[in-house]
Amino acid sequence: MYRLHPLFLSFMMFLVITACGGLLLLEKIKNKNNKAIIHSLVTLGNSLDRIINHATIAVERTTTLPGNGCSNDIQMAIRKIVASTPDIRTLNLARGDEVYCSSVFGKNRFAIDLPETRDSALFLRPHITDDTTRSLLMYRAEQHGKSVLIGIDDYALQQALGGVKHAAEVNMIVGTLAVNAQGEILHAWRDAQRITVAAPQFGYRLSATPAVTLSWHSLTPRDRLAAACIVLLATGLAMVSYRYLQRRTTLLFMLRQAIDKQQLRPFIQPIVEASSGKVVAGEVLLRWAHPRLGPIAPDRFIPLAEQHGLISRITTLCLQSVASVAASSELNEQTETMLFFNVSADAFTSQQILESCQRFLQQTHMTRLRIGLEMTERDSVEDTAAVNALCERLDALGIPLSIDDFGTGNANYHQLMRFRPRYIKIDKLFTAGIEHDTAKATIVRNIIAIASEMHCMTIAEGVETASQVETLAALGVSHFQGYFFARPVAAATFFRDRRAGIGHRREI
Ligand code: G
Ligand code: G
Ligand code: MN
Repeated sequence: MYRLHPLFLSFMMFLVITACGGLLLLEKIKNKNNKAIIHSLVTLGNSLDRIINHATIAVERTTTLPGNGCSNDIQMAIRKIVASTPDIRTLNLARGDEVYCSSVFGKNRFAIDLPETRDSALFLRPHITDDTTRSLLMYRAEQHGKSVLIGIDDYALQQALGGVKHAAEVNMIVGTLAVNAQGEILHAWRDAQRITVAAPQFGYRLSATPAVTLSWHSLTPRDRLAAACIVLLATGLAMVSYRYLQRRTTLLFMLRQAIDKQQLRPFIQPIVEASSGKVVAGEVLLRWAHPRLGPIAPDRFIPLAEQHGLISRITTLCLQSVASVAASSELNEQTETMLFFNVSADAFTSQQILESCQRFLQQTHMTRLRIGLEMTERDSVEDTAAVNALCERLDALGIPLSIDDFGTGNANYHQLMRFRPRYIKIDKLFTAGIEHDTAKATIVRNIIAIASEMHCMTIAEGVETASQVETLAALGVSHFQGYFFARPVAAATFFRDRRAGIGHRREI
């Protein structure tokens, strides 16, 4: 999964969280808005009901007028009702669908197409007079074929429809027709987006479309806070995931995993005795084959392990794994072999190394394996009483010390003086090209001189050619290690070769 760049993954995470959070917030705002619209429509219904109620009052006032012709008195009477009842525009007396007496046209007969309605009902129809696209809301009350038709004031109606907040396209639906806030007649249509509320009293419906214009300014302070929190949360989580993903791709993280999964495998490079030309020892060198990245050089992971306190565990596991390979390699017949383990300065600050060595010796007691510890040149071992005590105990266990890469880094005379090692390893820096370089030859000669004075053996590292072997042998080196003899091989191979008596590729 971490093949994708952590930055890309984290950014995607940011986008997904922001999008999901944004959608949730939007949904919440919409719901809140819809509730507000429903509330407004209910209020609107109440206002409209009050207006329409005036039509019913006007009808009540007509009492005996319907069915009694259209005398001047009757005309006067209906005009008086119109003038004195609020929200009423016209009052017409009709028989069936024929108006015979009207507050506007007086005694005049004209047909009016009435929708099929109940006895008392509201209906919408174009204005009788002027603009036919504009509506007239009519209320009809019928009794025994005589009916009263009331035209309701469209101005009052439009005022009421226009006053709904958070909503666009507010319509009053009456039967199959609707009227909007501009007083236009439309065909009523259904739409999932529209919110519709039925009015309690007069059987019409009110509908509106939510007007969600989402901008920072349209948000309430709480919604703004929620939006800011979503962005902050997304940023925070993206940053955490970025750090986590990045850590997963670092060598340190992979090294920790490699230790847990036992991906670090011990290899052993044979060490040849100069006098006999036989393999008498080997240096244990860890190899890390990462399943995806391939081999990772110890020069990269060992210093990292040292910096992050992992080296002691690595050393312990290394000793354990060599011990178990050795124990299963049926080595009891063979001649003595000294195995050198590289140990960092850190290892000398705890008793762990001592315990690991003891366990190694217990596990391999039936073999003739011995172990030695190579102190690396990378950092220096502290000069404390505890370190000295540890060295004494190692000595008592018959575990010699060896100074690795003598003459480089921290592998110097001071170390020689303090630890009295049994072996000094001459760094490949000095062995490479020694046959042509008198300075190198001089240094090596001196190292050998000091070593013999101190009863130390010398192991020349990085020996690659026959002429190097010749020169080093002439200078008195006691052991050789290098590609000329053998490369490091898997621990199991080393022990198998030891059993079979194959020590190295070349004889000298
Ligand atoms: O041959 P190679 O490239 O493995 O060796 C590189 C360095 O890695 C050597 O200098 C050696 O000190 C170090 N090294 C290899 N294995 C170990 C180990 O088990 N412990 C420590 N401390 N160092 C090791
Ligand atoms: O612990 P130390 O730094 O001494 O480890 C020895 C290192 O030298 C290891 O990395 C090992 O693989 C490497 N090595 C062993 N033999 C040869 C050799 O003949 N030539 C070169 N160049 N490196 C060698
Ligand atoms: Mn070494």
